[in-house]
Amino acid sequence: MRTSLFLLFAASALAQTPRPGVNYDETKVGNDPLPDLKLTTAEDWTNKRRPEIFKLFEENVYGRTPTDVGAAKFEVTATKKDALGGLATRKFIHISVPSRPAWPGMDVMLYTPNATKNAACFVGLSFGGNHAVSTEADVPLSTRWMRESKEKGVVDHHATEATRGTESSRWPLEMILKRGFAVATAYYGDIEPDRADGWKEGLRAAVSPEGASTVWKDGEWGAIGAWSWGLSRIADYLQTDAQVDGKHLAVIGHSRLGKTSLWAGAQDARFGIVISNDSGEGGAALMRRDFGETTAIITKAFPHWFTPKYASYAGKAAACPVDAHMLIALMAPRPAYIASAAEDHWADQKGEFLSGKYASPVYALFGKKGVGVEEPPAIDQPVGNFIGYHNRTGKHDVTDFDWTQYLNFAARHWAK
Ligand code: GTR
Repeated sequence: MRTSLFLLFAASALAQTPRPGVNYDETKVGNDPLPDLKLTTAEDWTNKRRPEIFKLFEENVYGRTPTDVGAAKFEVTATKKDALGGLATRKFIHISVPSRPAWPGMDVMLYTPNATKNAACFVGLSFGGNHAVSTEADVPLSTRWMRESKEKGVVDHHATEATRGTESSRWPLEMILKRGFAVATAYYGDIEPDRADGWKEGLRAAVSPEGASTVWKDGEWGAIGAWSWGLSRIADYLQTDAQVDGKHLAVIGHSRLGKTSLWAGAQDARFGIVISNDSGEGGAALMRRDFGETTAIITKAFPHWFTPKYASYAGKAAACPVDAHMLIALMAPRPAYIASAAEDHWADQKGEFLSGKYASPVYALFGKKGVGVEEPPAIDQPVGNFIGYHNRTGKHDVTDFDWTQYLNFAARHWAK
């Protein structure tokens, strides 16, 4: 009993508190220089340097997204005009790829504000499915594989009624809709279940000529690549929906899905704003800083997220030709927002700030200001112009404070 209580405590504490062998000492983060952005002019950046860096991210970090996945098909399966007490219209859209029948497809939930025509839209994947994002009792329960969670009511790897609304604090739908924005979301596990062999049931096996016996090679895509592909298909659908302004899409994601929103934003310029919430290692945090999670830790725990080559930088991040400031720079000159949480040392808040700071010179090429400050700001003090940044009080999570900044940021950049 004592042992299991201790283990339970240890397991939950591990999420945020120092782990043995993990560095949390700022004096020991190392001082490997960052790869040079080699900046000349905006034109040279757009035509030459950006494509080079993009390719380096494909080869070394996330892998290439196949260009022959096939045309997606969109079916609106349900529409409710008085959702959320009349505040919004809610639609479900099933996205499939008819030429890849082995992939079961994805179910998008779209809320558009009834008071705003042609609304700008936040697009993001969820950890728990549409029924966990929404508090509305008539949202269909996801039937897909999920990570077991007593706390969230996931039993035998499937959602139960108890899972309804369990992610709603991370998706303050009413607050977003009242500000005149739409929200489009889907369960990330629809695209690929998030476990080492999840790809066998997801899009990647359906697309690969070797199917479930594929041996992934350097440069080929991982789960983050597949999830990002899903975000772009949601963007495709949104171009066809008259209630959404398809020219104003903001991609957002938390944690591993923040890594995903960054890679989606790098690949798809239709995401006019790119938001990383606590994305950490393999996302906005500089990999050359040995603080919190490292390349060695993440590639051991989650090899399936990345292209195999990324694991070769375990313990030698400095050998990788890219770092996170270059990932943020791939968004330029589009506005990007990086958020940290003050207790989320695992994600290396300073490393997340610095990627924004060191990406800022690329924005300057376009005559735009990036984060605009040299040092990380005080807790709960948002900064930045074309690169927003804050470090919010609290834990690894998405809160109303985070959303308030994203809504302000989008409203500021997209004022009509
Ligand atoms: C952690 C992982 C982080 C982050 C997080 C999450 O276990 O080490 O990189 O992605 O999961 O997605 O919640």
